[in-house]
Amino acid sequence: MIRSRRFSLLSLCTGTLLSSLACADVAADVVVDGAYVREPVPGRNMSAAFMQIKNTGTEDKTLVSASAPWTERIEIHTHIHENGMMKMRQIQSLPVPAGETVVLQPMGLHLMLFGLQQPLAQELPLTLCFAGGDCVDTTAVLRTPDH
Ligand SMILES: [Cu+2]
Repeated sequence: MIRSRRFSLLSLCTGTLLSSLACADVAADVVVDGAYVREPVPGRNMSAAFMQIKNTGTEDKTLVSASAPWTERIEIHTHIHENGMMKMRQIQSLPVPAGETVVLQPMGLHLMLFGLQQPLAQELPLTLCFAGGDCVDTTAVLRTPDH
């Protein structure tokens, strides 16, 4: 329902002389950039996914879940400092405020992947879902760790 409302707003914009900037304000959306999955250590079926999640809309969004056909379970994780050590902790939701970009990167926020299929394809479809039932599809690439 939300999606079709956005489509109509979008076509309203393209059909008028409104500036594209003004249209971007109404056509609220989420853009996922640079998504990748770190290639798991040989023999392991766990890894992590990283990306930038940009909220180009005027309403705050909250990431609540992610799913993909090539992995059994995906959790949202962050890293915290505890007794001088970096530890991963699961979080139930990740706010993506209007107009902001949330970066998921090594040693920070990430999607934790459990029960990976092997071997993994080079291109991995991924669905991110937000509070209210709005979902965004993206494609993550498989990337060998730099270090
Ligand atoms: Cu983790």
